[in-house]
Amino acid sequence: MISQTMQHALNAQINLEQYSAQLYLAMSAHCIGKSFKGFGQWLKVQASEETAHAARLIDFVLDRGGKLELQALEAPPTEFGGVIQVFEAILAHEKGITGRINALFELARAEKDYASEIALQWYVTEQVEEEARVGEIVDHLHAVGDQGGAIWYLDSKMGKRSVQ
Ligand code: OFO
Repeated sequence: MISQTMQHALNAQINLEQYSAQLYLAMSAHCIGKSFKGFGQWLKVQASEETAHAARLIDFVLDRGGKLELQALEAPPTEFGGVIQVFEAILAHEKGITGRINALFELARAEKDYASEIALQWYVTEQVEEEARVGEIVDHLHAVGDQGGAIWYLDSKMGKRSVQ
């Protein structure tokens, strides 16, 4: 049985994963609105990954005999600026998520909740990948700038991403 403290903390993370999905959907719509359909597609897939991250934690909480405590989601912004700013904002958001996952991991350790610690390892690894993947896109965007032909090449490359 999961402790109340861990249950609340994991539920807060579930909420945050769902907020991430909302945020990336809003960013996707913003990019598509600027005719960057590839970046929009990439972000749509990213939003579905975030929903899967929430679902994985929900399964874990329920498997441990815990309760799901869903909360109302904050509305994401609707304006994000240029594509470089969008991806810089994603990187900053993911760094914040990494901090939250690390704090959850520390809590699991402090509580000697080994099952939560092991479940959270997946998220620790995932955050390394997410930061690397988004950081690379930010680097590419800085290299090409968000004007000119190269950005359209990047856009078509980003549009190849599909749900795994
Ligand atoms: Fe973007 O990462 Fe979830 O956890």
